[in-house]
Amino acid sequence: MEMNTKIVHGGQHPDPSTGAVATPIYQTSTFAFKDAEHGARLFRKEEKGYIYTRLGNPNTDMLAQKLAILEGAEAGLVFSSGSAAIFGVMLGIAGKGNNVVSDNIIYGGTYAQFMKVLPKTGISVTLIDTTDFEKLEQAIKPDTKLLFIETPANPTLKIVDIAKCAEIAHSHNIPLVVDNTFATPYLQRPIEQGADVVVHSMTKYLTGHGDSIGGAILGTEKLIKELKMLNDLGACYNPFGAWLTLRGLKTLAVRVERHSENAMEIVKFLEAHSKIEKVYYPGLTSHPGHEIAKRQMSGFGGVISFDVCGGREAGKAFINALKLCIIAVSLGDVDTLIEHPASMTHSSYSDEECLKVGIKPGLIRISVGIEDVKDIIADLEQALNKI
Ligand code: LCS
Repeated sequence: MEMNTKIVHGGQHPDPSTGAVATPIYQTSTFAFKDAEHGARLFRKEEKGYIYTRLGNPNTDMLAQKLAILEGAEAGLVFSSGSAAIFGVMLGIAGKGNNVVSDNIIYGGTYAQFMKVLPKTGISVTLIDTTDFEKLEQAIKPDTKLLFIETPANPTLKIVDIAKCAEIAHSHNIPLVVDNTFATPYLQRPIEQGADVVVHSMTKYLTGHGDSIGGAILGTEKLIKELKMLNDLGACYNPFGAWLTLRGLKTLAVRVERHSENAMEIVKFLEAHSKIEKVYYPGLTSHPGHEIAKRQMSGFGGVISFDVCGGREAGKAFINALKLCIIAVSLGDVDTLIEHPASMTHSSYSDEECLKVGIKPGLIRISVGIEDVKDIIADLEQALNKI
């Protein structure tokens, strides 16, 4: 099947008992056993079947299988959030006394997890610029168990070379884990480029409508089997959430196409505007990662960041003057969302850390929705006129 067909049909089939075309919601916490022996056989894994929704449910299983198909992975596991999926992959692959190497530009929540939560488990994290291959080589030590990258990265749209990172990770016998939230498997499939594991915040483009928080890990059958121990972590996705993501996924291709088209128009508008200092978008030929993005992505996505002339105060005045674009965190929704990373999504970084990694005090991030682009531009224009 080609990608658009996989997005609609992959891993899904009409309900075998009723013929229902839309997947039913298996909103149940537990499943009846035929008798005591049947229950015992399921627990001993001698027979396949559902036991308890934290351990597996038809909706979450179908979603994991569909995402594995879209990412070209052997198997998947879904979680209550993207953050839980990232924590899961860390606990699954690394442990006490181990180290993880990652980039210094990542989602602020992931950064906080790496800085505050992982050290409590005895896992240390080394953050570097993963586009500097020499530094990357030096950062990987004998106790390093995985390399984690996010590309395009939140919020500066930094592009990291997946194939090169995979090569370096493999030369040290460690896996490369890629957070593919911004690109989605529609625009970028890291496993095809050598990555071993993909993680997602399904909260974003995959669910697409801003109505559920969820996460996923996609990888080999062997890894996912090992990660099943994370059922006991308790961060399972709920059946209705999984159903919402399955429903949202059906339109992933058309939504991402529109998000990307609208974003490109907005980039052109912002680039030409006298009150905009700098635009960050991998589709721009001036973006330092443009050539790599062209190679590893089939489009540039719907998130843009930009610096407004006048810094933090001007940026604040600008977003406060918007009427259509909604001031909110998250991204990948059909609605256009706009936020100020330094005080919102990346407030876990100190002001100095923000500056060090290139998150300027006035940086604004926009997740372009699927509205008529003329209306989004008109809103941006009237707000820029007010500063
Ligand atoms: N990975 C990336 C790249 C993200 O952008 C986020 C959330 C996560 C993982 C965590 O996923 P969650 O647990 O929220 O499902 N990013 C957010 C953002 O930029 N604004 O609000 C959340």
